[in-house]
Amino acid sequence: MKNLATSILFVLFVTYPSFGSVSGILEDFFGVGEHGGFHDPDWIVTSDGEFQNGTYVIENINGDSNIDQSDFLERIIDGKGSFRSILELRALRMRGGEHTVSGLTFSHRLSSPNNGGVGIFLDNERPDDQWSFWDTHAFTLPKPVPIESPLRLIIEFDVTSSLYTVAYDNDPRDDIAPIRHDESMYRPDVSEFQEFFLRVVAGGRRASVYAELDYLSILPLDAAPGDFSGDGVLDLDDLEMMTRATRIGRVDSLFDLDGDTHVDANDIAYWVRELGNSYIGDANLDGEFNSSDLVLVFNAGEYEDDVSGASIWYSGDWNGDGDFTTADLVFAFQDAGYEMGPRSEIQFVPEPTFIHVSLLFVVGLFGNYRRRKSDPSLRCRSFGWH
Ligand SMILES: [Ca+2]
Ligand SMILES: [Ca+2]
Ligand SMILES: [Ca+2]
Ligand SMILES: [Ca+2]
Repeated sequence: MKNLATSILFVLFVTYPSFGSVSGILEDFFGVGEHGGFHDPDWIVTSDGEFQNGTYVIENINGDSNIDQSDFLERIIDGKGSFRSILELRALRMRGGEHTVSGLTFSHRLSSPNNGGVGIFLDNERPDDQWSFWDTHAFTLPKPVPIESPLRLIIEFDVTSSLYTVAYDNDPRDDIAPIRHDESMYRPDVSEFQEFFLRVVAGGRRASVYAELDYLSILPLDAAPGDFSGDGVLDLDDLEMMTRATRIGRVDSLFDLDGDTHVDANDIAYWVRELGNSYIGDANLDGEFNSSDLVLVFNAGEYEDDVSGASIWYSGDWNGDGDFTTADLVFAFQDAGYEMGPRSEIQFVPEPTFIHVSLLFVVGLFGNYRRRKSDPSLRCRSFGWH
């Protein structure tokens, strides 16, 4: 569960039968999540990594020890379904020890506790400017891939056919297709208990490894549009993933709800209006945009604050840039839902003057809530930030 405040206002807009889609997650590694910097409460971190400049930095350096130095990042994944995992990282560097290699394993265990899974192993066994890129399940021959930054690793699994693919994208910013291994079949039984697993290892004496994790998504491919968590309901968890995805920008195309190839504030608007049947500004997702929502977001104390990137839907970041600013109020009032009750067929487009006057009114009325930010106990109680 999220924090207490979120769970109290947990509102279900749409429910439908769920047949055990995998539980989706999105970590942006900005270090502002309420669980030690992570957004997700369920990470198992065996690592002394730390958040730096919007990434999670993992580094291992071996001295004269022959024992491999490993860092792990793991999470139990509930459910059983088709999914796509994407890990994007920067500045990966590996130096192998004497007679050993260093490497990075990005995998999804499908049959825990037997640890059977599909995934990618990258190592530095090749000379010069290339990694070896392995399919960890099929044991096919490694492909040589260029060392690039940023790079993206992809696992896609279809539960119906048990076919999966793994891919290495040596520059996700361009339109060139990733380098793939041939589609393979996962033959063991797939269980409901699954696990995401990332391991970074400095192999042996004088080895080292360094990586900056940019973001990670694991998303169900058989859930309804907008149900990124895969739990069969559309709620704040999904919308907050949508806003975080907007801030990252270059993410899984499942977040591109309006299909224009970009992930931006228009996709947030699509989620809220078309899927959630509500208005921009409905911070508590009860289907209406009214003064309760404004009290909620101004009470969070993040309006025009000097902490960059820490705001979420619930605390006023409605356009997905990470902060609660006037731009969010403009975005909401342009949607014309304030005090209009539940969304209906009849809409009106507000004049710019109306928006301007409304903003002056709102900031005048609620701006004093900013002072509460100076009370750290309130801030922690409301949102659990650290
Ligand atoms: Ca959901
Ligand atoms: Ca879009
Ligand atoms: Ca509301
Ligand atoms: Ca914003």
